[in-house]
Formats: sequence, C-alpha cells, structure tokens
Amino acid sequence: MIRTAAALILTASATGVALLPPGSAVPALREAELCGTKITLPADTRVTRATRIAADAAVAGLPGYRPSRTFCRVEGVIETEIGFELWLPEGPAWNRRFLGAGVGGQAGSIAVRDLARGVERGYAAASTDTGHKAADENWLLGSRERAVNYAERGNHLLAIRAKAITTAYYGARPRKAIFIGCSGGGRQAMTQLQRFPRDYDGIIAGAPGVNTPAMSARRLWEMIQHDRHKGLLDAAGWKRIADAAVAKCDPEDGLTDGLIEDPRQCRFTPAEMPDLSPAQVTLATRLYAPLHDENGKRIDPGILPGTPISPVAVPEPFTPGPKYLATVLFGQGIYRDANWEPRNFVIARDLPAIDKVMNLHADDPRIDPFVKRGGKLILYHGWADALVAAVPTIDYYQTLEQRFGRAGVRGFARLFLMPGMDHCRGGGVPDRFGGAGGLDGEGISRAAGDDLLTAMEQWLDGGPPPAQVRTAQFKDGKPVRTRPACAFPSRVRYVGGPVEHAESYTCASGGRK
Ligand SMILES: [Ca+2]
Repeated sequence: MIRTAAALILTASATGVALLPPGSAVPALREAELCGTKITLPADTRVTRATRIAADAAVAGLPGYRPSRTFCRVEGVIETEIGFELWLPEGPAWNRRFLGAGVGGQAGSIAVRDLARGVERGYAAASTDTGHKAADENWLLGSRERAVNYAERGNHLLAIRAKAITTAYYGARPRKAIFIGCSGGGRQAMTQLQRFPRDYDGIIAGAPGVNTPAMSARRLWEMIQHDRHKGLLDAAGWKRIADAAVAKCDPEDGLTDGLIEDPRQCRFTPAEMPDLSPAQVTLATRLYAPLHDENGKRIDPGILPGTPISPVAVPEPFTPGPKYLATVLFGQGIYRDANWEPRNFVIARDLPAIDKVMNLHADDPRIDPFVKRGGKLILYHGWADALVAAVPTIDYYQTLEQRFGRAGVRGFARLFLMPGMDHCRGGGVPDRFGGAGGLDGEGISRAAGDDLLTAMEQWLDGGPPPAQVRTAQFKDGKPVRTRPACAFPSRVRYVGGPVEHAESYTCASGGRK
C-alpha cells in the first residue's frame, strides 16, 4: 500500500496530465508547501491550508488543547469533496507511525481530539469527513458517491493519500499504521480491516455497530415507539427500570459493586417491578426485547438488562446533526426524500433496501488477508451501551473464533467489555483506558496496561498482546475507581481488597461463553 502511494506520487510527477484523454478536465500537477516543506501531491488531492502550529499555541476547533510540540496542520480535499486533515509533527518528533482516526455518527467532521492525541505521541495523524459536512442535514441527497464514500471509500482514500503525503513530507514511509475509532468510527475501523486489509496494521474499534443497518432500524423503531407512547415512561422511569435490573443482578456475579459483570446472564423483566403499570410493563418489555420485523424475522438481540433506555429520540453521538442518522439513511438513502416521515418506516421493506444504497455491514469474519500480514485487532464495548448494543460485537468475535479457532484468534484479536459503560465512554463507571475520542494522557497513564493505543503499539512491535487493560473512572480530574477489563472470554475475579481498586481483581479464564 505504501509502495502504491509512493507510485501515485511518481505517476503524478512523471506523467502529469499527459495520459488524460483529450478534452477532459485537466488537473494541474499539484505541488504544495506544507509549513516550509515542498511536496508533490497525489493527483486527485488538494491542500487548502497548511498551518504551522507552535508548541503551546491555541488550536482552532479544540479549545483547551495546547500541543506539547510543533506540528503542521494540513487541511485538504481528496477528489471533489472528501475533506481531510493531516497533522504532522515537526521532523524529529515523528514516531514513524501513521494514525487514522474515525468519526462517529454521520461523520461529516474531523476527529480532532484523536489527531491531537496522535500528535502528542509523534504520529502523523489523519481523519476524514468522508465526503460531506455535518452541517448539511441533507448530505445523503447529494451525489450517489456520498453513500459509498461514507460507507467505506472515504477512509480508504484517506489511508492511501494521507500516507503518500506523510511519506513525501518526511522523506520516509510510516513503518506502522493504526486506525482508532468508536461508534461509527468503530464501524469505519472494522470496515478498513475487512475490506482494505493493507491500509492499517493495527485496528482499535470501540462500540463498532458491526450491523449498522439493523442498529439503525432499531433506532428508528424506538423513536416511533417513544413517539407513540409519549409520557408513558419518562427518563427517570427508564432509569428506575435499569437500576432495578442492576440491583437484582449485581450480586449474582459474586461481588456487590454496582456492576453486572455479564448482563447476558442477568434474568430480569420489567414485570418484576410492582410499581409499574401494565402499560408501562408492556412498553418496557417490548423495547428491551429483540426486534422483529413485520414478518416476525428477528433483527437484533435486544437491549441488555441494566442499560437505561432514553425516552426521547436518542441524540447522535459526536455529530450533533439536526437529523438522526437512521432518518437520513432510510429517508434520504432509500427514498431520496428530505422530508421523509419516519412513521412510514417498514422494517421488512426498508432494512433490505438500505443495503442496495451502501454496505454498512462490518461483520465479515473473512479477514484472512489482514491476519496473514500480521494485522492486530483490539475491540472494546461498554456493556450498558444503549445506542450500539455490545452483543453483536461479542457475536462477531465468536464468528472469528469459529473461523480461526479460539487460540488462532488470540494471535491477532482482543475484545474488552466494560461493565456499566455507556456508548464509547460514560455511565458513571471506569471508562478511561486510552480508547478513541480522548485526549492523550487522560487516563491513569500512557503505559500499555492503562492505554489501548500503547498496548497496540507494543503488540505491533513484537511485544505481548494485552491480556487486560486497567480502566479508570475520573471525578473532578482525579481517578476515583479503577478496575481491570479482561480479554474476552476471561473474566474479572475479585480477590480481596477495596472494590474500587484494580489491584483487588485478577483475570480468570473460563466460565464465559
Ligand atoms: Ca457485581
């Protein structure tokens, strides 16, 4: 891939526009000056701005961040509308690695926090909006290319073009490339791994939504249910239901610590709550249950007990767009209608139809090319994620076990599940462990045992795979609770001491399916 990228530059320099058919639009041979360094750009790539940002200077779009080192902030466009940024630490500070950072929800923005984190560690770090701007609420009504750019192509082009620019800028190829993302960014990560296995050596995917069409169908269906039964259960009511499940199942895992170690083992139904009305029980039971389409076909595994359901249309994480991803996907993607009415949603009709517009499935276990070239995968997911359920991520890991064998998978993949953690982070539980979307050093430390990015770096460099990661809960800037997350299928076992200290636990194998 890197060779291809270098070849692209050569093609652009050596042949320029000569090979284009007569009469076609003639792109200029593109040169750019990146903060004092002149390079030749890939032929389809423009740099719109390159800004030298000094150490300790303010960084636009990321208030409060003061970089510890000087870097060149490159903003550009691939083809006609795939916006990207590439942050390049000044020469000697480069760690010879490349970091791709995914964007959640509808994309349309740049993962600047992850780019800042990359720069702090010396990465050349890049992120793309995948071809549209979040402010454009009807983005999917644009060119048909936008769907495929969003689904897969934007990040693939980013990997190739941004690596080419990186190579030209430093005069050397990155020796390792890592992609990190959560939510939609996690789906992007898994898509890279499955469809473009040469783009990245290491993939860190949080809450990936490996079946995004089904997940979006649930989102829309839930919105319709909440709308239809407005006022029946408010946020406090839904929270009480989740709390009742935790109260019942927390001690069943052997330790009363406010967390359900494996909510799949928790047997709880809202009918157990005597203070709920029959109508409330019916609604809650229906929303937690697996979703079925109008023909009775099962669409998803449902919501795990202990996960609070939001009674309003759930806001999209990370991209505060005026329209919800599910509405955009189905309304604009299928019906090309900006005013499509979500109440017209028919699962059995619309769910298969979205697959004809774009491929948002990221659950293909046939990842042999990635595995054969030594690629490594770290997955993580919060057990109490109400937006993107954890179970499909576990299911995906288990399809890998079926294909590669349990020992085989442990050669290239690790899955960490965080009890009580919400979508990507949050939930009032330990949720800092060097996942996507955080600034560098926001956890306990940057050591491999505390930080998944460091763990990936060391694994790729021949070190041991992470057997566990210490997760931390912070309050007012201070860690108040730490806990190990153990690589699936091993589980956390309490061995004695304060429950809020990671040292009171060990990872035990077995006992989990
Ligand atoms: Ca417990």
